[in-house]
Amino acid sequence: MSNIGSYEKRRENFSWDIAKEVLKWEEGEILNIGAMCSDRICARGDGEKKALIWQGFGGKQKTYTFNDLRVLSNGFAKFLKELGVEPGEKVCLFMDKIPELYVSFLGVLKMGAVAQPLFSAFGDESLEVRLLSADTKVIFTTRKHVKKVRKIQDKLPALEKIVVVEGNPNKLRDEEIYFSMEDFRTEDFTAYESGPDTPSVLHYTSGTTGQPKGAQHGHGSVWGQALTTSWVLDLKDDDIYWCTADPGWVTGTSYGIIGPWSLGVTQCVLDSGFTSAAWYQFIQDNKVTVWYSAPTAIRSLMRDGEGLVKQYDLSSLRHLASVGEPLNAEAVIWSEKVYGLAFLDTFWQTETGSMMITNFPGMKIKPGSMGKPFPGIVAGILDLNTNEPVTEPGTVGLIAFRPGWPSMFKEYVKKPDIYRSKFVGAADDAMPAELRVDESLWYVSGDRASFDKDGYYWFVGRDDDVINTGGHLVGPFEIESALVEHEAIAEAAAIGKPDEVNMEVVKVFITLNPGFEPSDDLELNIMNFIRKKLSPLAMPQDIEYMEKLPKTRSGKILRRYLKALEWGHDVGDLSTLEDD
Ligand code: 6R9
Repeated sequence: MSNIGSYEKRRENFSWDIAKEVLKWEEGEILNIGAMCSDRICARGDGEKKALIWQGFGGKQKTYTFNDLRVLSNGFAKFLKELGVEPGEKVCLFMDKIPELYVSFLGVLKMGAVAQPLFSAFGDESLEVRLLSADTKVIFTTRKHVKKVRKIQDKLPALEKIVVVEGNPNKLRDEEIYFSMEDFRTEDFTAYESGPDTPSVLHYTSGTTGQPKGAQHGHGSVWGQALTTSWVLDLKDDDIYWCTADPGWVTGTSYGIIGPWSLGVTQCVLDSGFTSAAWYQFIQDNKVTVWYSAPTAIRSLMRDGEGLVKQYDLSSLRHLASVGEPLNAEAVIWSEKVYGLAFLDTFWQTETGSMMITNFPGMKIKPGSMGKPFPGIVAGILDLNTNEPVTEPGTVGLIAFRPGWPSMFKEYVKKPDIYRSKFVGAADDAMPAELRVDESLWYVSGDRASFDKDGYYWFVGRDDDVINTGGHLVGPFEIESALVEHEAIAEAAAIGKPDEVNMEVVKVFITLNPGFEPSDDLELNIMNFIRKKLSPLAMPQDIEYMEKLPKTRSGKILRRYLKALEWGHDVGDLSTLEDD
């Protein structure tokens, strides 16, 4: 029997208070994600239960119980307090998927500060814009990654402390602090009394224009994360759960930390590079039962074929789900054939904090569809011109949601106007205070889709120029700004180019400065330049030289035109593009 039971019944009798029942949480109890994922689980008698089964490069393994999480996160919390960090201040977590990342996340939240996890493959420029924007006060990192922090620390006036939590302490600079979590096991720490709107997790997400925006969540997000984890991922007490996402991205925190641990479920983490064989081995060794992954990984597994699947015992698996990009019908059908289980597609965003449109255990799956709105979520498709909800099945428009679900983001850090612009349908002066309750508004996702006559949603594409590569969003503006810092490049435009496995990869169009000629060496140099500055995800896979870039009359580069050419779409009327 699945946790959700009947989707229709759940929709009819829905209240977010059911999350409290699922968490066995009573009025007056603490609402602090750090404490709810560790102290509460121990208090209910599960302190000795395994919380984290971790495996690193070379097969190195470590296991932590919920009691370990409790005392180790207490240590981080106490340490931060002693450093003088105040509730509400931002603490960045910049490390690989090592145990310290997961534990420090809980510790930061426990003492009331804001956890700002950043993808450890980010280069110094990606790191700099995000730390600068958030006025981050402390960064936890490792010996391996501290060099990138050193490179930019002088440009970050708010950054007071650099704390290295792993690696050789001897090679640190005087002002850097070494913190070994095992040496700071702390029995008692009173968690900060947060409320639902107290800032908790901060994730940066890329848009079409400008630098990435910091989507701020609150501790109340746990209601949405716990309930969706229970009903969609169907986690039960004895499951061994594996979320393959990195906590540098929202899936890795909402469903790679908060969802499973708030429910007291054991999860495993694999912190080593992807190979299909290593993943199957990991599932076999740990007897993974529930697996949450992404289409790019699934397509890579498909490419390595059924023969490889047969070499492993994957019989422990009972439930699979996917997020991050469109899950093609072929991948759903293949997974059903080779694993005996279809991957259930789930759609949501950094801003939504929890799943919005999903397939549910027991529900009829239409391969290629994202499924139906989660009970309690009012979804709609808004007309592309009028922003009015469409009623006709099959009409393509913008996916939108009525505000009011518990995991909805609270703000974009220092960008109230952009935050406001994500909501349509109300007078400006009604925002933002009433935003969370006013059901006359729509939060507009920035994605296009349609629904069919049975109420299933079908993804069409993004409504903007953001590139989705392997389930990770990359902003074209960030890439273009970095490109023009290269001495050879005069102007640049970045778009997503179709790719069989990653859905999209970055392609750039550039014009060269006088004195520079196209060459293989230059191409390699540009690729490396971006990889180091931004990240491997943002690195262009294809560079096209142009005499000049197509522009609007006002001088804006016509990315959409370049994209249409690349994808073989109708370029349309250039004069309308010019008005954009
Ligand atoms: C959770 C997460 C959000 C964007 C979203 C959309 C794309 C996510 C999808 C999907 C098609 C799905 N996306 N899930 N597209 N089908 N099931 O990925 O958050 O990094 O903010 O990305 O990803 O374009 O708007 P985030």
